[in-house]
Amino acid sequence: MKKAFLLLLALVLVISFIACRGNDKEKNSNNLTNSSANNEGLIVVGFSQVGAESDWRLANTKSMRETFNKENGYRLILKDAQQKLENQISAIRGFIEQKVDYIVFAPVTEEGWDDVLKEAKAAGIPVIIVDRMINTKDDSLYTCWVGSDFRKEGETAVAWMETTFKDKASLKIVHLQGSLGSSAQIGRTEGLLAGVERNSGWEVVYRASGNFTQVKGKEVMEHVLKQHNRIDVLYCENDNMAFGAMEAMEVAKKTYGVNGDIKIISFDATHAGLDATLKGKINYNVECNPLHGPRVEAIIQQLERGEKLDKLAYVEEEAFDAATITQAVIDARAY
Ligand code: GYE
Repeated sequence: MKKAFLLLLALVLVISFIACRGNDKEKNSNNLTNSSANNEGLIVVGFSQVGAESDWRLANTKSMRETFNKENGYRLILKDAQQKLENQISAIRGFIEQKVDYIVFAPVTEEGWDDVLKEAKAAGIPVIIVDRMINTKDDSLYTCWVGSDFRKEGETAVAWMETTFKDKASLKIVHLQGSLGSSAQIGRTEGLLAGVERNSGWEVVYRASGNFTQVKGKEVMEHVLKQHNRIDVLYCENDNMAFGAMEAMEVAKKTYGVNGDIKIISFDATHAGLDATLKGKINYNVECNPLHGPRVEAIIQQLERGEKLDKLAYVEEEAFDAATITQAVIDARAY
């Protein structure tokens, strides 16, 4: 009797041990398939956006939202970092915790990414950088990048200045910079600095950041106009800051644009920016294309198929002169 009882006990133990292991296995496999199981087979994309500072940014967010939706087979988790590095880092940590399938982010600044990207790499989540770039010695920390050549944008603007002002012995320039430390600011600033270096008559009489916003652009320009009487050129690193600067110039009764004293160079060439160019308020506008949604999607599809892709992909861009732009160009624009 005692023997039979012991045998039964052993049997119960063995059965419950097997049952436990089975459960564990189930748990593990649930973990592995977590994102697709909870997301009806959709590809989960965590996108950390810089903020909503400009028309360019709004067009960029729209492009991402329109691309990464349920109909196209995606679930998008979009986090707005309000132009703060720490917010972006915690958004990316959140994506890692949620085990998203892809991490996409537009880095607010170039510095500061290695630690969090190491965490993403350890979790085995592919990272796609979009728009601006990061500065890292370890390029295994991201899968690939797609965006603009900001230095080239600056050089395009400077080439136009060199032709337009070739007969001017001296040029007094106000330089309104974008968010300091961002690739867009760094590249566009480098372009101008190289131009100033080459042209002995060029002088930057004032340089400050307007953080890519209209409000800050206005504020900085108000300040500049109180200090400087003669300004020949406003080199403004995006359209929204240019709009703000125009408001300040109007209040100060300064003339600008094609028929005015202060010539304006701007970047982005958004719809509103090109409207202002057609009206002769902006003299020259260098395009920066924000429609990255379909580009990032093409990358994800290639990765899904296990294809190899280019580490860096630059977007083709143009520039528009107030003297030659037409309404048809603006009408054909999707942003
Ligand atoms: O020029 C500016 C925006 O990174 C290209 O960021 C982007 C820049 C763009 O806020 O308007």
